[in-house]
Amino acid sequence: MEPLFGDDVLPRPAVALPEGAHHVPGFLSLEQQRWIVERFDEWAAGPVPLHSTVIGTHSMSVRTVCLGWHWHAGGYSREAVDVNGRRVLEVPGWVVRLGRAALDAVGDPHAGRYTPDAVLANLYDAQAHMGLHQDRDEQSLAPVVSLSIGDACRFRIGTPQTRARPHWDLELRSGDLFVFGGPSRLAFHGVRSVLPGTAPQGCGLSGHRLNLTLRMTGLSD
Ligand SMILES: O=C(O)CCC(=O)C(=O)O
Repeated sequence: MEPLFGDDVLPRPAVALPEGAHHVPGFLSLEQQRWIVERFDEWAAGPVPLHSTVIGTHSMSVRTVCLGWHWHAGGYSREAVDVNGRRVLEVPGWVVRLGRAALDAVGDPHAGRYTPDAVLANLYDAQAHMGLHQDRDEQSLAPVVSLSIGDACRFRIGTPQTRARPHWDLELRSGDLFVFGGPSRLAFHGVRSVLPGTAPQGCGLSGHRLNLTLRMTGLSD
């Protein structure tokens, strides 16, 4: 008989993070993860398809679809100027509610006013990664909320000043929440590798990792 209390009930060792960065393991239930994966499949069906963003001459290894505002090498626009020129889908109300619940979970006193107007949904295959970078195309310094589903990854966060040390390394697993706020809002961060075969059964995804980042751009039309 499969034990109900397997290794997965053991707490993961907590990594002490820099101020403003928060990791909440298991924030999303498996049912919520599956539901989000279904919504992601709808977003990826268009009007703007899943695509690899090109930065200079480099095509990113993750494939992305955006809501609200389309992110590209030049910043944000309403239309996917580097893909097919179509306007991206609106940010649905449930995403705003989820963003508020996420900030509430980390004790952010402004959670109730958080109104993300952009979502970047990134799909990683086993080889995909994301180099250390800052999320600085937004004019707002409101926190970035990050949700992970599917295969786990080795994630690194540093400081806003430099790509060099200090670094904090942790695993982001299916259902985990990560928040970049306060002094860590502009911290360098990246995904060093995906850990293939680690997606839990029932999360709606296998062989891939999905990450959603919810952002307030501070932009207006
Ligand atoms: O996939 C992740 O966990 C991080 C994604 C990220 O860094 C980004 O979208 O800027």
